Amino acid sequence: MKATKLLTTASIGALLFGMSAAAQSANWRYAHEEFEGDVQDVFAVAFKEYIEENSDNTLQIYRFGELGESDDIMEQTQAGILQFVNQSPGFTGALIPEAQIFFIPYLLPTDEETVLRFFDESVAINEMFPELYAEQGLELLKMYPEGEMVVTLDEPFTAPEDLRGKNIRIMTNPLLSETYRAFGATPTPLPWGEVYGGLQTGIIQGQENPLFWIESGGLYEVSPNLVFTGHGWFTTAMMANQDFFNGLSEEEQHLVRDAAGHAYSVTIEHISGLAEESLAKIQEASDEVTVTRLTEEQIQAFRERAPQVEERFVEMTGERGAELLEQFKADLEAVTGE
Ligand code: 6CS
Repeated sequence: MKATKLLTTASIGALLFGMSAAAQSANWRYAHEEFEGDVQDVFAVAFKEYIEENSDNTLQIYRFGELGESDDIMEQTQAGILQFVNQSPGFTGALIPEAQIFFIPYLLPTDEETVLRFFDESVAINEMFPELYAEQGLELLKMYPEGEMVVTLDEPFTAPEDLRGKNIRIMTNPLLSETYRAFGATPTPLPWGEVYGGLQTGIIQGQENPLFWIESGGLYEVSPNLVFTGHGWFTTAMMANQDFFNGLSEEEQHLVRDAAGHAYSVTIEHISGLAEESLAKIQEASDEVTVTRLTEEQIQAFRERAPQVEERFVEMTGERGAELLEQFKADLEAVTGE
């Protein structure tokens, strides 16, 4: 009798302990826009490892297509179905117009080291953007660059005139349309899932993306002429549902911020040299690929069209956008010394 009672007490104790442990640990869900091993996945995996090594929580990663397109995973995060999401301003621009700042051409320099310092130190990135995301119920944890944008087309080009009549796929934000219109092309906003097929069937004649993605998504197979225009970087952002984040204990909020900081460092290390490696893989895989690096003079013809896009940005975003732009430029000056 005594033994039974002891056992019962012990098992109830174990059960209660298990229950309380279970109540304290959670399985969080995190979706991003890319495939296994791509830049956003490197970030997500490093984030997951940090969370799981430093807490009892677990994290489930969902990659491109598992829960839908980029807009779907953002909706799921705002609805609280997902706790974390990585969505790029190329898509968020429709929700947070100021995020379109990354599509003003020739605002960011091409030099990787300067760009990385900018993301680390920028007040616009690290202080102003979190407030804009918060208005949409999102806790912005990190913004980071993935790689310099390279345009791919059905034929090489060196001047805006060459883009006349070309349907260039862009991510779905209105300012990018302005950019490609200014460049002389016909902008065609499409979600990612339609890009490869669109190029293959000739509905679109080109698109822009960083080299790792052109390689990993096999875009060079259907759009083999790569042109370095130097007009911008692919930037992305990782965030949490804000109600979820605010409901965490202070300790867990620290854990999440530290995990994002750790994932950022791992990702920045990953992207260094990635563009060159990806280009080598592309050239190894295809004889059809051409690479055109525009000269300073050729770039000038595109750069001259940037001010009209900047004006449109300010028209679209008003005073707040203008303030953000001013800070963005001041932050850039601080890292370039110009
Ligand atoms: O072009 C796109 O839509 C995709 N490009 C990259 C580099 N990441 C995800 C995004 O959906």
